[in-house]
Amino acid sequence: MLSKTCLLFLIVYFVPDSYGQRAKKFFRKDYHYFEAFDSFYKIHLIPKSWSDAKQVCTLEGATFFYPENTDEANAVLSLWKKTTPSIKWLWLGISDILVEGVFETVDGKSIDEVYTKWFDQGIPDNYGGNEDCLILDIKGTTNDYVCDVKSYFVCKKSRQSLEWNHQCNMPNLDYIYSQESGKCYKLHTSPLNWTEAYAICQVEQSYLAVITNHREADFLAKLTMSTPKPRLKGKYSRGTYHVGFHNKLNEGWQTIKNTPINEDLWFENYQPVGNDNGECGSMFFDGRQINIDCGTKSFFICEHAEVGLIEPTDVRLTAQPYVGGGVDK
Ligand SMILES: [Ca+2]
Ligand SMILES: [Ca+2]
Repeated sequence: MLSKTCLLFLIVYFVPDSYGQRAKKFFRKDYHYFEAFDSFYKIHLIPKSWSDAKQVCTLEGATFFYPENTDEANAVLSLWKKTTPSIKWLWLGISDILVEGVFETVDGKSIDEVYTKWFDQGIPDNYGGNEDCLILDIKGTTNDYVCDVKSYFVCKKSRQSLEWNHQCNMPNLDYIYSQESGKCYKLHTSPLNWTEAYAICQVEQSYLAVITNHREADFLAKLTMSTPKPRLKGKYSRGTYHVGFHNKLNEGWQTIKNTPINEDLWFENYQPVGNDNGECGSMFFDGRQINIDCGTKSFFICEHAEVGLIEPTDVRLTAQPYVGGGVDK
C-alpha cells in the first residue's frame, strides 16, 4: 500500500521541473519578485559598461532590463529609491548601437513599444556623435549616453521563462550533479584567465571548483573527458582547467575557501615553491592539480554546493499551499 508520504513524493517528482519551481516563485535569492509583472528583478551595484552589463544579465539567465510601461518603470523606481537611493542613474537594455537613431531593446523591440520619458526636448540627441545607450535617472526620465561609461543596471527574469535544475537546486540547466561529492559542476569552454573565471563562477552563484579528495578529482577528470570541447583559435592553455586554489597572497597554497589544499593531489607530487611559474590553481585533464600563471587563459570549472533537493523537506515544501513571499529559504 502506498503511504501518504510516498504518494506525495510521486506527485512531486512527476510534475515537470520548471512548473514546480514556477509555482514557488523563486529564481535566485538576489532577485526581487513583483507579482504585478510576474517577474524577478535585481539592481546590480557593481558599475559596468553597457555591453558588460548586458553580458552579466545573460550570464545570470536573465535579460537586461527596460520598462515595458509606466507601471513597471514606477515599480522598479520605487524598489530603487527604497534600497539604493544614492544611485542617480542606471543603464536600460535599449540602444541604437546597430543603426544610429534606431533605438531597440536588447530583445529586438522598437522603442515605440516600451517606456520612455525623454528628460528634455531634443533628446535623444546623440551628443558628441557618440551616445548610443539609454539611461534612466531616479526621476524616471530617459536619455541617450556614452555606452563605455560604467554604471549600475537592472536584470529581469520573467517567471514564465524560469527553468529549474532540480538536482542542483539552481536555474542553470548546464550544471551536472556528482554523486561522488554531492555537489554540482560546470566546465566552461570559453578560455579566461583565473580572475575572470573566478568572477564568472560568482555570477552563476558558484565558485571555482575546490577539489577536496581523489574521488572528486576523478569525477572532474571524467567531466573533462565527457564535455565536448570546441576548437578555438587564440592563445590559451589546452588541457588545463582553472580551479579554486591559489598562492596569490604569498601565504602558501590555499583554497578559495581559505582552507588548506589537499597536498596529495599535486601532479606527480610536485609542489611548487615560491614564485615558480604562477600563483594560481589549475588541474590537468586527469584531475591532478598544478600551478599556473594567473594571466593564462584556459577552460575552467565552477562548483555549486547548495544542492540537496531530494530530501523529505522538499516534499513538504511543495505539498503545502503556496503562501507568498518569493523566496523559499
Ligand atoms: Ca546614438
Ligand atoms: Ca544624450
